[in-house]
Amino acid sequence: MKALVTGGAGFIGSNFVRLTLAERPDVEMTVLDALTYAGNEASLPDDDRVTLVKGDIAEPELVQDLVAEHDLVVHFAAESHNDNSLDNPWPFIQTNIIGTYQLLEAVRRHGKKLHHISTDEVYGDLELDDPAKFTAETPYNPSSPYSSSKAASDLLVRAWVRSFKIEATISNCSNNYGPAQHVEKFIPRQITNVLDGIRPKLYGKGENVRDWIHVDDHNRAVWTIIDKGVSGETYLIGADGEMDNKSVIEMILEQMGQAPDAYDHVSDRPGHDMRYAIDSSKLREELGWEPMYKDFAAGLAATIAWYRDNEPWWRAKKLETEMKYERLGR
Ligand code: NAD
Ligand code: TDX
Repeated sequence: MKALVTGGAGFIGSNFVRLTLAERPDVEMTVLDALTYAGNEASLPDDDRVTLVKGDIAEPELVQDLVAEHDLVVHFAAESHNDNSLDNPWPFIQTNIIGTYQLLEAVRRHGKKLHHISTDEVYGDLELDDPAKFTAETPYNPSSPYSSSKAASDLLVRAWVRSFKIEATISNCSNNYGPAQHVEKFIPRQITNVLDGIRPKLYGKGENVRDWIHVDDHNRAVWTIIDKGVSGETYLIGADGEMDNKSVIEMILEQMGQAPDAYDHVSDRPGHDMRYAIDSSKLREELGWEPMYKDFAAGLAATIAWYRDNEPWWRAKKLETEMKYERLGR
């Protein structure tokens, strides 16, 4: 099988490529990635079964040609960081909405199968004391330019399935952690801050809750949906990993041998979503997926070790990232 993996040089996409090489000997992959600030060629393994094409998913001729040559499109490419979307929304509209549109048109024309990767943020947020979790029936209510552009892309996929009968599935996953995540994101930012002797930065009071899942659990769920999912269906992916940001920072500090209060409070993110929580029972019961990483502390320790061992991978991005946060006052 030949798979076109968009955004395969990013965090989740590059872990998907590595997992697929290890577990799916029948799959050859072409990575289509624009290598934006978030993409890193060094995240991709050197392997005969992986070819990198540097290019933009919003470029129609390129996308038409590539989709025609593949059996399956696994669509990870996106602008992915909320803080950036609050600073400059335009790349989010261009890549997440127009880029997904171009892929859908190519999939429609060439009759190929698509799996669209999305986020739980399309559902908005939950109160801290609300017993509810997100399901595929939760109404869309996105808060930021990032999450609203992802919501728009999901709705385009649903419309192309219904009106043009393309074969496509959608997954909405919670916050991922693991190796090779950009240092702008919460967990890698704090780990590399501690390695650099900088105090971790907590937005606001740090009461916000995220539902953490290891990136390999996300990617195994993606393969489960590609193999067994029903076209037109949406599957929520989550591993019951709810934790507030303050507790995550304290755990990072403790595991890295620092005092648990050795962090700074910085100004809050505008419109900051309070809590995300996933009910993944549909994926578990209908398709038989289960997470393998059930111990967040152990997964976090392995992630800290990865950043300790791979400084050349993140060093070049660290300075520019912290300069950006300084400008944003966070
Ligand atoms: P990332 O920012 O690490 O990677 C995105 C990749 O897409 C980069 O390699 C970048 O170069 C590439 N890209 C950006 N614009 C492009 C364009 N126009 N054409 C081609 N390539 C382009 O993001 P990530 O965290 O790996 O997220 C991947 C996907 O998973 C996104 O769709 C995101 O919405 C979704 N998601 C992420 C999380 C999370 O916790 N990180 C959770 C749920 C869903
Ligand atoms: O320095 C920080 N301090 C801090 O307190 C940073 C960078 C973040 N935070 C907080 C904000 C969030 O409550 O930590 C939490 C996680 O922040 P991010 O890593 O920016 O993730 P989030 O905004 O929750 O979105 C992530 O999960 C869903 C991904 O970036 C999205 O791509 C995905 O869709």
